[in-house]
Amino acid sequence: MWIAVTREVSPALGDCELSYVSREPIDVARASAQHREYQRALEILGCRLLALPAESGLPDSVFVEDVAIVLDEVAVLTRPGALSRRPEVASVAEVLRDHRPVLAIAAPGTLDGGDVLRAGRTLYVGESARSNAAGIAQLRELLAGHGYAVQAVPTRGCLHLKSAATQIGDDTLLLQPEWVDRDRFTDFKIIEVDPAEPHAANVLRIGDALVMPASFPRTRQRLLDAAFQVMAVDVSELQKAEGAVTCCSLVFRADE
Ligand code: CIR
Repeated sequence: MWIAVTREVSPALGDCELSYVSREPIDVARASAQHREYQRALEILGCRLLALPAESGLPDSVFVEDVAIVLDEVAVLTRPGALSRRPEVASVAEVLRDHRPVLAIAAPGTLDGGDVLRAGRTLYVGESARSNAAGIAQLRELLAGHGYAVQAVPTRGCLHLKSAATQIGDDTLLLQPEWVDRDRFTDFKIIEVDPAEPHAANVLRIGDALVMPASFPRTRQRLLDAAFQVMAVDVSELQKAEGAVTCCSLVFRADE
């Protein structure tokens, strides 16, 4: 039903880019074990995994979400805002070409997939340190012919728009109000993260289920109270690399 592209954890993960979290030692073996559990969760929820081998020279390459946006009709390769991450694109592009026509963001545009929140036919795109106005304008042009609207959304104090808000139901978002304004999303019901868990807004929705980090029990309880089905995964080592759950996969509908 779904395909999930993932990439094994790089042995160089400890040299990852960091913007809003302070560097701590990362146990790569533990990160890999957690990543395997994450992959298992995706399989349990009905995804067929396409797991790329680890890239020893690319510390952040486990975070495949940032290098492409995959829609039902087309895939768009990004041009990541961090220079160190640009070589991650080519190998993911190769996999995607088997499944979708592939378009691409070009210089001077920059765009990280973590900034792209798709809700129906609208793509909300974070204006962040990683995604610039040229990248967002290119995405708008590339997708206009496919019937998608692209709406820029200012973010503050976080890496990506999807650090601040993710879709958890057809009409519902989980949101961190300190990092993005709620009134950017007037068409949605909003559930806010628990204030004690500022990083909890990044949740991966697969069908009717939500995958979220185990480290946010209060926000998880809010979701359970609102009758969402939640699967918690321990991604503590990946969180030290400023990643969470959406960033470790590209999930899209399999061709019939
Ligand atoms: C980076 O700074 O690019 C990585 N260390 C973390 C990327 C996480 N990506 C995401 O949440 N989409």
